[in-house]
Amino acid sequence: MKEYYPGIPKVKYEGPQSDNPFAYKFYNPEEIVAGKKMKDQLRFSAAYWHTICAAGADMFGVATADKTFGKTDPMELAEAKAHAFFEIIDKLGIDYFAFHDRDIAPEGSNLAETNKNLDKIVDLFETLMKEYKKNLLWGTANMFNNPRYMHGAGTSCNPDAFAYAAAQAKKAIEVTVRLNGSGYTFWGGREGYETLLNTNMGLELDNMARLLHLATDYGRSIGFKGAFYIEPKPKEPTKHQYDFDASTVIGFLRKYGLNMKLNLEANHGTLAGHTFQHELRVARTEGYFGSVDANIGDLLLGWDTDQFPNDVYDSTFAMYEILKAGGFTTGGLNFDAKARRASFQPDDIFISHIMGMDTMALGLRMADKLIRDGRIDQFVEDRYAGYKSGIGKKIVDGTVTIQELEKYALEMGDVKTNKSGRQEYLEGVVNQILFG
Ligand code: XUL
Ligand code: CO
Repeated sequence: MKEYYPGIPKVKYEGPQSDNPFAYKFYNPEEIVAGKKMKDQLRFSAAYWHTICAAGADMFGVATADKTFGKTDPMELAEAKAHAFFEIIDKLGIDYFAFHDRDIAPEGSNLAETNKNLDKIVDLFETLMKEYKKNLLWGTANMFNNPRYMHGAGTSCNPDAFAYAAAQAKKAIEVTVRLNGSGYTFWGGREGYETLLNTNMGLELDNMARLLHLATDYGRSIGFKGAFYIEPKPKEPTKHQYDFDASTVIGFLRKYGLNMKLNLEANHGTLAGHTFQHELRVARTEGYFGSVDANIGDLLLGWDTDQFPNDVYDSTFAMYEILKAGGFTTGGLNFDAKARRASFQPDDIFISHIMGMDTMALGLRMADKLIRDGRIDQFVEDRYAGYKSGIGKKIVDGTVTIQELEKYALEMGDVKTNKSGRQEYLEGVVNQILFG
């Protein structure tokens, strides 16, 4: 079999003292952390679109990396990419992957031809997945790249675009079922608006829900047992995306009675003005935690830079929320991340994943330590202890009237029982856990 990345070994755990760039320093797949093997806690996934498609092109310049493998025919190129991709994830010891329909196979001259191209590559995926023992974390449909979606897909003003999107989602769900995906994601790339001057927001939102109902009902009818996810993002490419953030999406799902979970991406959270931990906390508090697109954004740039996660504070708080949510079931940590444009060498694909995986592994180790240490959780517990007895318990139980509360306040005269929030003490505890 042709080797696409000769000279790159199978990446193994060598520990924090290793200076081998092709070894894990903190990710030890078989080691038990927080009651499970690290590989089962972290459920790493590689994103097909970045790992084997993105070649460094940006708004200001062309590709810097060569991911063509000497192929010019689109179907031959698609096949070469599939082989190369599975070699990459095998060498990295990544068990899962995610893809858009259009990442893996080129469009034909009409939808029927496009579907045929897709089926052909999916056949190859089936073989490669068996051969390499890899699993599909989630599939999705790219309903934002082609000009037909210039006004949106489910939210387009044009019902022809809505119909095309429905057909595309139907096919992508079928393919996901065929590849035994544990999830299917909707990211509304152009489900938003550029100006309210030309937008019927009410109809667009209703239609988006209609598309999601049609697609998810269809998925269940053909036996899809996995999770349907929505991936929030506040802007980019559109000025305003309807799937703004976790809270907005949860409100939308509840309004329209949609049974879906969230796929939360760190960089999308910060674009919305939140920490990633905030987004995860909202999802877990509301019972919508599903999966994660692991990356990080550059806060000074303010756009979706999709960098590999490198910040251990950030990964610690993310893994803390994930452990508190009970860990992953259908979901995982999908690296929706790409090496920087100047990191263009083929081995950078490996080095960037290794760094990102070690960052998330460190986060898991630190989050587990934080939970076992117990001081943070205990502090929060104590801070709200007033609601366990007396007037506090009556408030929580809903057994108090507003008149009773008034009487209580009048007798009290003023609030004299406040205690310090101790933010700096808690921040010190985190530092001690991380570096002590
Ligand atoms: C775009 C993004 C997408 C989704 C899948 O910002 O995150 O790649 O993850 O469509
Ligand atoms: Co994403």
